[in-house]
Amino acid sequence: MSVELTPPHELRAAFARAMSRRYAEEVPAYQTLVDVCLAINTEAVESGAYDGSVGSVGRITEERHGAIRVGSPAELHDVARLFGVLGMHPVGFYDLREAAARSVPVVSTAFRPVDPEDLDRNAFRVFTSMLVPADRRFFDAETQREIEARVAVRELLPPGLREQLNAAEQRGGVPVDEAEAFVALAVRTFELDREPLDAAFYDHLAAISSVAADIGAEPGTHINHLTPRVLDIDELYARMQALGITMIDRIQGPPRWDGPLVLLRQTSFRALDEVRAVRLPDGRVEQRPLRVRFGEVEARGVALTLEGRRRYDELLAAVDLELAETPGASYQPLAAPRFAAALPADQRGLAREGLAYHHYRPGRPVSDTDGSATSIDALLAGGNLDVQPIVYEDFLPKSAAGIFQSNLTSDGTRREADGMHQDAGTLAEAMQREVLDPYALYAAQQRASRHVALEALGLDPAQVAGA
Ligand code: OOG
Ligand code: NI
Repeated sequence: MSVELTPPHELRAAFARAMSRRYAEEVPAYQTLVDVCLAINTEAVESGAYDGSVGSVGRITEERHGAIRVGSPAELHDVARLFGVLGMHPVGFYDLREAAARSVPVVSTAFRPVDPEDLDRNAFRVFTSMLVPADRRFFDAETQREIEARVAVRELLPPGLREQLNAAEQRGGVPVDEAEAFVALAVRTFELDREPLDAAFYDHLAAISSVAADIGAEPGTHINHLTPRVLDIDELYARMQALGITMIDRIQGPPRWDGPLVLLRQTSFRALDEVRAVRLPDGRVEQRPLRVRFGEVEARGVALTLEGRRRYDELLAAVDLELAETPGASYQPLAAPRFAAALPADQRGLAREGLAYHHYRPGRPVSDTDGSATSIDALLAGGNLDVQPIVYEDFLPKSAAGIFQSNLTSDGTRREADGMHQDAGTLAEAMQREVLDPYALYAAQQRASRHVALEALGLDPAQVAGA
């Protein structure tokens, strides 16, 4: 007898929708954000301002990323198993301990679908950070021990979910008639716990880093934010402010400029006070406003190659330096002309310089007299190949650091000491699964589309330079 299994993308879509409903109940301004995004996206499509190049409207409107934080390798393993059943795989390694100016003692990866068709069905992703209590720049030995002891005895998964994960891994999926119950348990995993927090330990960790307190002094994990995707983030920023919602001082990532949107632009509004119960050292329970969560929104553009990324990072560093040296200067007007000077003004230009990843399509047929069929660059120049951007599906450490920091109530503390070395391998070992390289994923997708396009033009990919 065989049971019918739910396709992972359906589970993922159901999970993303249920999370979105739950988060709207917990953080009401989030619903305002989603409504404004939907209005802007609908207008962009109806007016023809959006050409469809960075994803279908259905995908963009449903798209969200979440952020969660866990306390140990074992907890990372648990969430990796849960996301695995939803068709989400760990991609990329981010060391926020290095990227952030303030105290952010975590390393991260992002769980997401990796196949292009799967991404288009539902692109839900979760930026997942793990606390590093062994890092002496932040934690002394006693604090490390205390965090590890508390994290070791807590259980992130609600009762029943571990058994469901075991069964799903064994059967290769979740039976259709169990999908709803599975999704409900998955959502519960990321709800805010209501048990009183230990005030003394919370304050001890908060003095080191609010992020550490949010992880190590909580009884479980919770979604920190849920981020919709918008087609015009400048318009979104203006409309949210007009609605009286105070946004952080700017949009992070590349500026708005005349050329194509590269990578990712993000902005957010400040964490809202949420009343939480805390237990004082004398045993009394008191209500306290805590600021840990907030609203974020993003616009996604074309994925950059390593070379493109190097150029982008250099540009950003130069702009930052100039900003620091120029009193009264602001990011957008300063950065926009620098980007225009340093990057090609259209997708074809980005493709020809090898700066971004594209989906290739056959263009004008190749004629015998063309003489252009020898390289990808010549075929692009001759209009024999057309390109569509491959959407950037990942995150930016600098923006992520900015998002973490906009969320902190103080600088926290960091000493000079040896940091605990962490890399993609450390996370892979904890999760018992490979951390995928985002560049390799984009490159494989580009290569496959080039081969199909070349064959459609009657060319042998093996004979075309750069294919
Ligand atoms: C995650 C911050 C990173 C982003 O969009 O870059 C992030 C967090 O605050 O836990 O979500
Ligand atoms: Ni985020």
